[in-house]
This record gives sequence, structure tokens and C-alpha cells, in this order.
Amino acid sequence: EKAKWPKSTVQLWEKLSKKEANDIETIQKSIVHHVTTTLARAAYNMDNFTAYQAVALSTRDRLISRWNETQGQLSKADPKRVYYLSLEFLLGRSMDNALLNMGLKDTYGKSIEQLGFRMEDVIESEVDAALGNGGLGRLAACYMDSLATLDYPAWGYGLRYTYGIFQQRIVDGYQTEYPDYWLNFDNPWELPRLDISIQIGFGGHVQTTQDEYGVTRHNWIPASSVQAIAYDVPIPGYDTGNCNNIRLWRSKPTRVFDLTSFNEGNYEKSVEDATNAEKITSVLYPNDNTMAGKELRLKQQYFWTAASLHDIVRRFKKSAREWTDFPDQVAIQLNDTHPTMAIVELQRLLVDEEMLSWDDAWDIVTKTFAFTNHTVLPEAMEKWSVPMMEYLLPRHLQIIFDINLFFLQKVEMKFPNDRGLLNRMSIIEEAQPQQIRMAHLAVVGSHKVNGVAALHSNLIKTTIFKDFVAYYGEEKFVNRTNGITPRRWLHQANPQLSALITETLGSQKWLKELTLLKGLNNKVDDPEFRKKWVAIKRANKVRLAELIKTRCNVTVSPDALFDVQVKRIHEYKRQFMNILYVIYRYRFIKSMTPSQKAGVQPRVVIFGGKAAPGYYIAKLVIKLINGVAKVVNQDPAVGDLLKVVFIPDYNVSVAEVIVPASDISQHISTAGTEASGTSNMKFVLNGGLIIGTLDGANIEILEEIGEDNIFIFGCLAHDVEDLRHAQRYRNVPMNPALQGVISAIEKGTFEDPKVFQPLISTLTVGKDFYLISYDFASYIAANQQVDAAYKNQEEWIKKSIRCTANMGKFSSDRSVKEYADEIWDIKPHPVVDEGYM
Ligand code: GPW
Repeated sequence: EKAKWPKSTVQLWEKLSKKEANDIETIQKSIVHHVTTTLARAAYNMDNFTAYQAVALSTRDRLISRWNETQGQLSKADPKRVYYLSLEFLLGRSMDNALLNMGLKDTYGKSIEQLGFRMEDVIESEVDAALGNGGLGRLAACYMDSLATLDYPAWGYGLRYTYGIFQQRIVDGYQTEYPDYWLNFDNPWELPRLDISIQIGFGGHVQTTQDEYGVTRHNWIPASSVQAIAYDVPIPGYDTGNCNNIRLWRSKPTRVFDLTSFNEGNYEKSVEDATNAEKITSVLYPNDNTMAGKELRLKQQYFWTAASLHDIVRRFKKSAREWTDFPDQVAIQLNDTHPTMAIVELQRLLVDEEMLSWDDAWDIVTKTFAFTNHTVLPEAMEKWSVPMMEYLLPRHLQIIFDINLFFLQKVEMKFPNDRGLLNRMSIIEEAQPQQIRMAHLAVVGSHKVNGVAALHSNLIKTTIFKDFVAYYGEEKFVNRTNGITPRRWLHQANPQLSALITETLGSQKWLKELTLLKGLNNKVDDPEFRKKWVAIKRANKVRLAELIKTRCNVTVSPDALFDVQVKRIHEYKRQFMNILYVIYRYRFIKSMTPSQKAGVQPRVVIFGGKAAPGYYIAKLVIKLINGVAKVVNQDPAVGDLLKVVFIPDYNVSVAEVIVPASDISQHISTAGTEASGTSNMKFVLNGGLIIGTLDGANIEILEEIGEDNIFIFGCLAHDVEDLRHAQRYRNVPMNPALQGVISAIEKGTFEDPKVFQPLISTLTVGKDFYLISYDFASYIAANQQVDAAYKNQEEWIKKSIRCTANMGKFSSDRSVKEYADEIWDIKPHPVVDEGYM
């Protein structure tokens, strides 16, 4: 204990734990030190990857020192904190981001250049941390960046998967999946906390007893248990000493509990049990916007929420406070329904272990949790079968039934004798077997429920949560439009544009106050500025063209219009409609005379994205895109007028190359299906125009940048139900242009047409649920407007500048502030630089 030490010892520690300086010489020393000792390499026997490892370790030292300082000061002050529970944190690479946020990139760049390495090459050696599927996981990462930058006391909690999202390779046009064993080389961006271990139970039975006051007590006796081990990922804020934490749990076998098999003399069985324990955090489920219902996934969810809650409760208990103070110290945000078991686990801890009354406990629980919904798609709604829950978590099942009973009793009081209503609102769905509706449980257990864009937040109030709005009132249901961090998605991904903006606005303040970008509106009429602007876009397109050459072996001209659709492959996102239009365009070009061709705007159509491994139709869309690409790219009648590429293995670091290079990107989901979208924000922030439907955040982007700077088409969310009804029950003929395209596929223009029959059937037998035929005419028209607008380059550049200038609203700093002020009720807590490591 420090307090017992003689003064001289304390002084010695203080002297030796002064922070390292950040001059070139000190940094070079630290890099070489890591090369020769930590990595045990000879100084001259080095490649880019070794250089990366050494720079990463040196960067990590500085991160840890900030982490210690921040967390030490927070422990003392003990302000209210927010805990962001997310099954996914899609961080991508860390080094570039950490150096930029800490303001050390230039110094490190110079340091390693003198040592014989180029920063770009060293950065490229890092593998992505891909612990997420898509938008939901990347949103969590952007929010962590903003929370740290704004000095909010915030921790993320998640799982440390051994395998992240699979790697995608294209073989014969088909997606094939390979395991993403990202921890092959040590991960320098995590701090293993092997001392922090929490025991998590599964299965068993519930013991019911009467205590000395005659009160019924429930005691869960699990049949087996596993250990949760903490791995901490430091998240440095930009331009602040603050450094937050994401705690990821890894499952390990317990040494104390699972001795049954061993004691029965069954050694092999006990080793098998141990291996099963490790399985819990072995793999990220690769489904986006769909629910698979696998038992191991429920195990993951409980393992993670129970470990996180134990940790949170332990931290709370360090200070002598009343349980009623818990919601004044702790806010927990549920990122979708995945962590909903945390509601049940906290109620169990408070009632069974802390001996609070049910009502007192429930009051604390509902004041603590808030819930973000990210979709209205029925196939994504999480439901767990009652028998599975009973088998894995018997006490939790009892609690869920009690929560439901007390809730429905209150509903009955407010709306008597409405059996249909109780049926609809029940947490338990009366199916065979019964199902637990996690979204209902999340709503009932939270004090606030939010959607992720204005349209979406309104939609959930009129569809999936309609009855709940009638019961709780409007105030519980709020909107928090998503945002993205401008640090990664402009400053880091587009350094040249970032530099031009800083030069133009006179400082870097815009990176923390994104609405300052409005200042660029004055520059629209400055031809010199426009020249610089377009030169940067072109340089970014050259870089993307190089990536396309390497990955797809297709040569594309940076002078063509770059048209991009990168996102998870899903029917509702309508990549199918995009490639059908490409076929239309291809056939149109082929029908032209040479003089007509001279008037065609050359386009490169760029696709990227993963399909869930079990999503057959989505995988056929990838196959079709590659089939079309193969034919179009080698057709001399088309030449450079049209190229089609599918960039394999789309991920965060590939997005950082694609986003700054886009002229137009596609956000074309059927209205009402894309809750928000966040890549739309990334593209527009980088001066890329978008073509999109009136869906998700597209609507708010339109409001901010103005209708002259965006290409909108398609039906309204409000009309979708009627249009689907017509598709189903009346014989609506297919759009004739689309009919022509389908015939071309069926004639075998792109390989064996039999392959694509199931895909085509979604339009016919499947009654075109996503309304591709209905929207096709306006989609063609919008694409013609894009071509026409691009012809007028000076006007196009003006639109591009206006895009960037008016995107201030979509900073995740704004989103996070809105959560902090009205949902979490937390305040910034800036760290004081005391100069110690
Ligand atoms: F189904 N989103 C996602 F709601 O990326 F859980 N994965 C998912 O599994 C779900 C949603 C879920 C996305 C939405 O599709 C997208 O519109 C939104 O911008 C993003 O979450 C962040 O809110």
C-alpha cells in the first residue's frame, strides 16, 4: 500500500513514473526497444509487419498511460457512467486512429521514415478487428470514439470473439467463407486482465425456500459454469487526454466447478466440458438483420450480460451507497435486443442475492436501462423458445414470466377486458413452443426506447410498438438519429480533404464541431477552391482504381463516374435492383450507334459486401453481379463506357479507401426497411453524392443538403403496404424495361440461366416483396439525372462541396450528446494531465 511507504519510496516511484516525452528521439528509442526486446528481432532483419508491431507496441504504451490516468481519476471522482452493451464493436484498424487522436501521427511518421519505413506501408500491415457484421457494430465503434472525444465517462462491454466476421473470397463468382483468425499474431490493442475473472452459471435448478420472515426466496443452483476473463481495449478521444475502455469477455473453463465428470472418473468428458466452455466466445454470428435462434448464441448473450453486470455492480459497490442510488450512478444502453437478458439478470441479482423486494428492484432496473431498436424487419426480431430458456437459465425464465404477469396485470387495469391487446403485448408469444419476445421485454424493462432516424422512430411507434405507446405514452419513445465519427471517416480516411478543409476554415476545430463545415458553403463559387476539391477526389479515385486492379484484376478509368454500393447483401437493400439496372444499361449501350455511344457517360459500377453464409438468395445476387461483370468487362462493344466490379471481402479498412473515392453511391432500400443507414452519411461527408430512396437517414440528409444535391426516387414508406397488397392480390404487370432485363438473363446472357431462376422467382412467385418492379421506372429516371448532372462538371463539384458543407448534423458527437443529455443524464468528466504514466 502506497500510504505505508516511506516518503523516499513514494518519491522514487513518482520520479520514475513520469510520462515519456513525445519527441522524435524518444519515440524512435521506444520503437527500437520494442523491436529488440518485446519482439526479439535483430534491428536490421525487419519487414513492414515487424515495423507495424513495434510502432503498435510503442503507441500502446502511450494509450495505456492515458487509460491509467483517465480510469484512476474516474475511480476517485466516481461520476455517473454509461455502459454501452453491444454484441458487436466493428473497430477496424487501430493504429492510425490512435496516433491521430493522440496528435502523434506526424511525429511517428517522421520517426519511422528515418528508420527506413513508410507510414502508409506500416499502417497497411494491421489486420482489422472485425468483431461486427455491419452498421450496428460500426455504430458502436463510432459512438465509442465520440464518447471518448467528448470526455464522457463511458465503457463499452462486448465479447472477444476468437473469429470475427468471416473473410469473403469469390470463387467462380460465388461467395465462399473463410475463418477470420485475427489473433494469429498477438493483438497489441488489448490488455488482458487475467486477474479479472467472473464465474457464469448455466442450467441446473431453482431452490425455493422460506426465509425467517416467511418470505419466499429463490436460489438458482447452476449445473455448470464457465469463467469470463476481461480484455480491455483502450479508446482514446481526439484532442483530449481522455481514454475510455471497451471491456471484451473471453470464456474459459472453470477449474473449481465442473468436477462432476472428473470425479466420476470420466477424464475425457471433463476435458470435453472444458473445450465447450471456450466455444462460447469462439465465433461472431455472421447474420445481419436476421435471427438464427441458435442455442450457442443465447449462451453468448447471457455469458456477456451476466459478466458485464457483475462487473458494473462490483464497481458500484466500491462506494458505500444505497441501492436506490444505482440509477444515479449507472446508465446502461442496450444496443438492440441482444443484451436484453441484462434486464433479467439485474432483477435476479437484486431480488435473489441482494434481497430487495421485487418492486424496489424493478424500479431500479427500469431506471437503469434504455433500449435502442435498429430494425422493423420481422425476421430480425429476437425470440427465444421457452424450453431452451428453461434448460439454460431456469431462474431467469421464472423472472421473465413474473415480469410479464405484473406487466400484463397493469395493462389489464388500464385497458380492461381486451384479450387481443394482452395477447399482442405479452412478452410470451403463444406459439408451439412458446416464444419469448425479446423486444417486448426490452421495452418493458427500459425507461426510454429509441429508433435510429426520424422516420424509423416514427415507424416503430406505429407498427411494432404501437400498443406500448398507447400504454406508456409518447414520452418513452424517442428518436436519436445515428451519426458517424468525422475523425475516422474524414480526417483519417481522406487526409487530403481534411487538410484542405482545415486550411480553408483556418483551424481544425471543425473536427470536434462538425457544423463548422457550413463555412465551406462560401467557397462554392471560388473556382480555385473547386479545382483543389476535384483534384482530391480524383486522387482518391486513382487510389481506389489501384485497389480494384489488385483485388479484381480489372482496369478502370478514374475519369469515369464511380458509382458505389457497398453494404451487407440483403434483399431489402436491393443490390439486385442495382445489377438489374446495370444490365439494362449494358443492353442499351449495345443497341446504340457509334455516334450515340459518344454521348454516354462512362461509369464504373462498384459493389462490395458480405452475404450471411446461409442466405441463399443474397448469395445468388453476388453470383449475378460477378456473372454480369465477366460479360460486360470483356465486351469490346462497351469498352470503358461500362465496367462492373465486385470488390471481395468488404470491411472497414476497405471502406476507408472506397468512401472518399465515390462520385455517387446507392442507398436504395425499399422505403421503410432501412432503419437509418450510416454509410450514406460517410459518402456525403466526403463530397460524394447519393442516389437514394426516402428511407432511414436519407430523408434527414436530404433536409440538410437540399434537394438539388441528392437524387431521390421510389415509393414512400407510407405507400408500401398498399403497393404490396396490390402486388399480392392483383395481377400487376412487371415494368417493361425490367421485363426486358429478366428475359436477357433467362436467355443465358450471363452464364447458365438456371442458376438465377430462384432469384428471378422473388420477383414473380415471391410477388416482388421489395417492390423492385414498382420502383424501377423512377430508378432509371434518377440514374439518367445522375448522368446529366455529371456532364456539367462545374455544377457537380458545387454539389459535392455543398454535400460536405451541410453534413454537420451527422457527427456521432451530436448523437452521443443527445443520448447523454436526455437518456443517460451523464456529464463530461475531463481528465487532468498530471504528467504520470
Ligand atoms: F437487426 N443493423 C445492423 F436491427 O447493421 F439488429 N445489423 C442488425 O442486425 C440490425 C440492424 C438489427 C443496422 C440497420 O440495418 C441500419 O439501418 C442502421 O443504420 C444500423 O443498424 C445502425 O443503427
